[in-house]
Amino acid sequence: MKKKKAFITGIAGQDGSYLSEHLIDKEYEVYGILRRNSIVEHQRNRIFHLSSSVKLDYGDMLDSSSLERTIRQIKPDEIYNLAAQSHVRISFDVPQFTAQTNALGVLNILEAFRSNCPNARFYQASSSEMFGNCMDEDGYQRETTRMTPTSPYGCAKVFGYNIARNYRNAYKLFICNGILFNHESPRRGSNFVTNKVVKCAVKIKYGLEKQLVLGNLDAYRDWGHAKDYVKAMNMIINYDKPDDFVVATGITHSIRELCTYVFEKLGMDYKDYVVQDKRFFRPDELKYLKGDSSKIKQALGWKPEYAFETLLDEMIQFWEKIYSDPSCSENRL
Ligand code: G4F
Repeated sequence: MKKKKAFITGIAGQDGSYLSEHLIDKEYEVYGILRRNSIVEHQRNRIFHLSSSVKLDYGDMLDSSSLERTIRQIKPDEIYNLAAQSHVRISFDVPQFTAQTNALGVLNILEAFRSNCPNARFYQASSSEMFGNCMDEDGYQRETTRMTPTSPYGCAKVFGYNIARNYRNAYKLFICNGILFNHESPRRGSNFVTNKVVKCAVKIKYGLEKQLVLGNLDAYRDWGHAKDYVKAMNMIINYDKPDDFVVATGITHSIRELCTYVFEKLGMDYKDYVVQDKRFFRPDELKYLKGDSSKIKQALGWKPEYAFETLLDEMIQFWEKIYSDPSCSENRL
């Protein structure tokens, strides 16, 4: 049987790497684009172990010609648009770059898809950051919750979400949105709060760091494991009809609770080490996220396998292995 071809933007990121592994296991041919980085190893350290299985080209969400050319050559069956400037606080520092990549970039790839392989299926990585501080009366965000984003990142993602829906309706294309709540793993960038906390707490335990500097400890997030969430992406794109789905655990914790769990697990009290600095606060903060993923559970049978605790335990184990062995290089990340 002919193998399905998947094309992934953002293939070198946390989600792109787990999605590639998942699709290779399912016998897909996997293609992706990489942005040029002056340190070549940084371009693909998360997918280095997949070097013989994924086919990579240079490309960029802002370079329509590269998207057009690559999609025309590959003629994929499934396109996963995961590329983004994904850091919410940094989107306040580089709002135009964020808007160009996360909003206009979506339009660029939708056009390349529409002109070159309109019978393919398209997945747009939408985000719970789009909801901002809106929630339903029961305290959950779901597919029908109003979107009032609180960051340039969130505003750009709302454009991406809407243009994806617009192209689906206007041109009758198979385009779906996964509205993913926060999802983490040992492969998460260590300037996102989960990995920042875990990595620094482990370093403190081994005497390699003295304190952990954070921003707001009282925001709440619904954290899942990226491995569970990439499975949801593949289920969403293979559903009978193009649709939009929230992907979340339905359980929320504050940053303070995250710190409490991680430091306790390592035999410490976070209050002895965590300090706050306004550098890590945001000009506007999304205070509370808790997702209702009933729709994807009912329609597709998706459910998360990892709990908050098992996710953090895996991340702690990952960093412990590195910092308990001084000869181990963290460049393996
Ligand atoms: O880990 P974070 O940076 O993730 P954030 O902003 O929720 O965004 C992530 O999830 C979104 C889904 O909702 C994605 F769309 C997005 O791409 C990204 O993956 O911050 C989580 C919370 C925030 O409330 C932040 O204010 O942690 C708080 N926080 C407190 N101190 C900190 C810090 N966040 C970071 N990154 N660094 C800190 O020192």
